[in-house]
Amino acid sequence: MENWWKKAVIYQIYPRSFKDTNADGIGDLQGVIEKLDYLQKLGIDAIWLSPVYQSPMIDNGYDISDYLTIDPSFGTMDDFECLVSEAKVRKIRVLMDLVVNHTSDQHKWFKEARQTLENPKRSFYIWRDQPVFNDKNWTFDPLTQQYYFHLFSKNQPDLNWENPDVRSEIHKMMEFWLKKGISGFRLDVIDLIGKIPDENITVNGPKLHEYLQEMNREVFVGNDLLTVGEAWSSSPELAKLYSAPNRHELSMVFGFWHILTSAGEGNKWNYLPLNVPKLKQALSAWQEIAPDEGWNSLFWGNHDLPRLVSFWGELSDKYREKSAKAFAILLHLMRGTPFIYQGEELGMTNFPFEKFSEINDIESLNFVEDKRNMGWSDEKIMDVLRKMSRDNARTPMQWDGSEQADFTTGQAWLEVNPNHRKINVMLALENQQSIFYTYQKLIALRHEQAWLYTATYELLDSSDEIFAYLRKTENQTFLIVANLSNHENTFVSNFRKKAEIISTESFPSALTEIKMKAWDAFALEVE
Ligand code: TEU
Ligand code: CA
Repeated sequence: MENWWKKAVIYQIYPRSFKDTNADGIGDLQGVIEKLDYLQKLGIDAIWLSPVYQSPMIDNGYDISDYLTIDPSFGTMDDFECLVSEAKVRKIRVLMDLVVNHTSDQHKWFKEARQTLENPKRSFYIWRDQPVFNDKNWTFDPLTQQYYFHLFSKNQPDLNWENPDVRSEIHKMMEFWLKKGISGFRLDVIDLIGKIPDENITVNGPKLHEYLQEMNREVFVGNDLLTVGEAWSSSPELAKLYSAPNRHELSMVFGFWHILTSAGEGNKWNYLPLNVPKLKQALSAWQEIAPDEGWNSLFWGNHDLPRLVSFWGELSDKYREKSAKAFAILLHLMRGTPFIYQGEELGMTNFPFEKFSEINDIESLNFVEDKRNMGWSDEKIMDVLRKMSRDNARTPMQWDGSEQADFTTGQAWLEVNPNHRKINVMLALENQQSIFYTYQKLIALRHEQAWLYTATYELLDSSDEIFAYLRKTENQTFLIVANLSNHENTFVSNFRKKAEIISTESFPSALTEIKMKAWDAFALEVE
């Protein structure tokens, strides 16, 4: 049987910012339920829910204090069960976000662990008498006079995966969620779980794949799940280790090579503008993964990344929508499973942050502190945050043009983008030319057209700003071309047009020399 997720499109929901139903300013599970009809209209197959577990919310739920409880700000376990069943009625599956590299320091395991050196939970975490290698990864705990290890904030102590009891607790917890009827997991920072702090190994530790194979045997087998690991450190070669069918680990990973083309010296704060030749290289390298070697995920955004149109597209009224469509067409006709981040289908943009008080994200706040200490001006810091802060992706979903964009009737936890008066779901649904309908069509294509998951991929030579590729099956060829710039570019080929698939505006008639206008993109069957 073909895996369902090879023909599926996934929609990521950041519940805190999706839809609030009880006026506390925080999106909740009832809000997700309320919007399932909207998601069904878009046509997606599954939602990935960012964490909704009990959490002190130091990192908005990526710091879990109880894996088996829904945080009251999101609702109750009844709400969760209701969500799964209401989604199922609409043929939408639910994927949970699994944060198992670390817990919150408020988790009962950690609270017990820190009590005494002999506590049975002590070795659920990583303790040393002094920091090893990186001081910033170790925090002194006065009670037992030792340091504990954390790759993220000091409120997110790393679990000790070398301890088999940790692993079996996690497997049990995963089964608990499977019994609730979910269809898979997104595994947060999964490339970190094999760490060996004493040898300064954080990513890609020697036992990483062993742990995943064990998890697969214990939890995944026979459940027909989509499992996707977040792996910033992954290359296409490493992606095969995670996702080759005969290795029995995960369905796929999120690789970030394309995103990192905008990170100067690998540092995300060091923003580099869109570089199309580099983007071609990065995405194409991942497209080379053949179906028997592994599987790929396709995405432009998530809750950690800036908004696509602000990052690489265009904000002008003239081209915002068209640039969003061009990127959508370019990505969704590639090989892999597409993921859409909430609001991407509207072309939502970054937020015009002016004051530090408008920033909530822990990563951004740490950045502010760091740079102030280094003597950066507040102005310069703000400039970088406007471009790269994770809060750009986390402002409330824009449902309509009213005061709080119909996200809440209270005060939104993070300010609604003032552009919600012109960028919102209501307007998008009324306009047949909107970005929403381009996404709707791309999702329908993914379901109808088998070549999308069977065909090979081949990058075509073209001028720098044009991204063109072929998808080929034994008897069909498809040509996808996007002009990723705001001026005219020429694309030359010797194909003949056979059938029209999708375009941002119009289709070329002759393919020998195509004058592509700003942000033109199209896909054709050719011969
Ligand atoms: O992010 C992984 C991670 O490494 C982040 O630091 C990432 O590099 C950064 O967000 C990019 O701006 C995951 C989650 O997606 C993120 O929200 C969490 O904060 C982090 O893990 C810790 O759980
Ligand atoms: Ca709420």
